[in-house]
Amino acid sequence: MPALRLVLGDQLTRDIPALRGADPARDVVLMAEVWDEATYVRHHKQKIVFLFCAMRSFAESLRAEGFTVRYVTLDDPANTGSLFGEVRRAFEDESVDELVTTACGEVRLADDMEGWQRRLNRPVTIRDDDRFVCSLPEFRAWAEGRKALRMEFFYREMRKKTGLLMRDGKPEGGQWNFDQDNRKRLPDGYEPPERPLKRDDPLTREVMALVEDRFGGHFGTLDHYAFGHMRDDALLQLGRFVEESLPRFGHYQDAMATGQDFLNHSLLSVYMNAGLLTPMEVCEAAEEAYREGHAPLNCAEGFIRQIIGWREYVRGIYWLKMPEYKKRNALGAEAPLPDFYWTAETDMHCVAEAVRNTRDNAYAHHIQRLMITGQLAMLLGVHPDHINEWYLVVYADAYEWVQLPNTHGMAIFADGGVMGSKPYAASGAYINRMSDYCGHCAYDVGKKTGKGACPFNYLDWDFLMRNEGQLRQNARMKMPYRNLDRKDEGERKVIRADAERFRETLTYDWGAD
Ligand code: FAD
Ligand code: DLZ
Ligand code: SF4
Repeated sequence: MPALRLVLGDQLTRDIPALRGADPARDVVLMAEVWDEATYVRHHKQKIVFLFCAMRSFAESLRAEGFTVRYVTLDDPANTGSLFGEVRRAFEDESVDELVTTACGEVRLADDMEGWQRRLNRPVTIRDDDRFVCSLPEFRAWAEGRKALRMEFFYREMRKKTGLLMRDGKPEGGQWNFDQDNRKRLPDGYEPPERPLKRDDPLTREVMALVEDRFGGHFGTLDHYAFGHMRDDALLQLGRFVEESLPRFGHYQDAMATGQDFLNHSLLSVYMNAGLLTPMEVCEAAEEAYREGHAPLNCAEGFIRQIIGWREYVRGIYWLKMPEYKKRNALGAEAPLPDFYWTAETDMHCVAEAVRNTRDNAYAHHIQRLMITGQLAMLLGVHPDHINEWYLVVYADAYEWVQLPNTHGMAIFADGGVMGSKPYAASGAYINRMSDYCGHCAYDVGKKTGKGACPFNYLDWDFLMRNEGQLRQNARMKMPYRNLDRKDEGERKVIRADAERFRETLTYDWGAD
């Protein structure tokens, strides 16, 4: 039967299940830029430019192989604006009898696709997405019967399964995890490798003009746009990372520095999540660098753990726990999202830097996402829906399967302990230890309360007090509550007043139409 083979914007993998067994002489590949996908949240402009350019480039590469590709651009006057509408239109125009596609990465769209066969009255096959190391049934089986799910144990299973950094059935170096060698502060005058240069080619310029025209009000700037669009570009970035950054990746994994937007991070999530690189080839490149003596074990292990550990784990959690997961609000957080998450206009230098990076590059590295913008949202009690949406909007690598467990679970503890056993809350001292930010800040990180004190300091105490009912019984929160118990009522009053005064300075108007 001639088939319509639908490839989504984050399925740009030549070996994607939807294309397996495709016959170029008979089948039609459908790819569509649609309004619904570009606006279900108001994605950062760079994310839309990247995906449309990557989709167009992928379509060209299939055409070069001899495929018939029906590629619908956003500005095609006949574009219906939705994936379903474009599938239906393709059935009207093309000689195809069935639809073959690959399972998508979000519950929102997956639910919609469930109804397509009935609505189209044509056979619809949705093939499993096997681009991950751990299949969803395998994750479910691993999770079943466990009282608490913890990434570290899952990660060990993935090491055994893939054989990555294993020797005679045991972990290389005799340990699963070398984090004790990681997390160093950057030495003074440290110069991280250069990031690839700004892109300027006819395709990028054309898509940028389209995006400015149609999505001009979306967050972000295109001024520093530097993503590659093809698999070769992604491979180039992988090679650069392994050569220049992997040998220091672990050491400085949690470091932050003013004006240093990328440090030794790989910048590969955007490519892996869109399908231009597979997680296994990325990990194999890191392992090879270790085996050849180019990268130390703690760096290769730390990097591989992020991918076959965290990346696979969050996907498993997403599909295991959704849709109920997203509705959780374990700490009863209700506050709106302050404007500075969009404007970067705040005297908190660490926050201004994280948001500037986000705006300029549709990127922030993990510790900026977790300990700066994530932690602050949790301390302020921002409603999970608001902060989840922000994270889905602002990063070029954001898709709900990976964004949600990281935000809802890891960063703000709204899931009540699925992703982590306790909230990641810390005072300004931790940020000061891992960065040079505090030296450039209007606030004094050494001052705990009163005028000029670092807001993280008193917001952290305020958070503990406000959430005592939910958190005091948590075995891993014993220490912070023991410290809180040493504060008398007078000190608590001062903390509450500082937190209140800080909240009163916040505005919430950005984006209001
Ligand atoms: P590197 O630091 O070089 O890490 C290597 C790779 O490991 C990444 O490319 C990524 O694929 C993987 N990885 C590392 N940490 C995680 C993690 N916690 N979960 C999943 N994969 C991980 N990652 C996304 O891909 N999309 C998101 O929308 C996203 N949202 C996040 C939201 C919050 C609040 C937090 C705390 C983290 C989020 N992450 C997300 C995870 C992580 O921050 C990014 O994967 C990473 O910063 C991407 O940059 P990089 O490629 O330079 O990563
Ligand atoms: C994120 C995105 C955007 C911005 N635009 C499109 C698009 O026009 N067409 C498309 O097929 N996919 C797009 N995507 C990616 C989808 O939103 C993604 O496939 C789903 O969210 C499932 O992960
Ligand atoms: Fe951030 Fe506080 Fe340091 Fe300022 S003093 S940079 S607000 S941690």
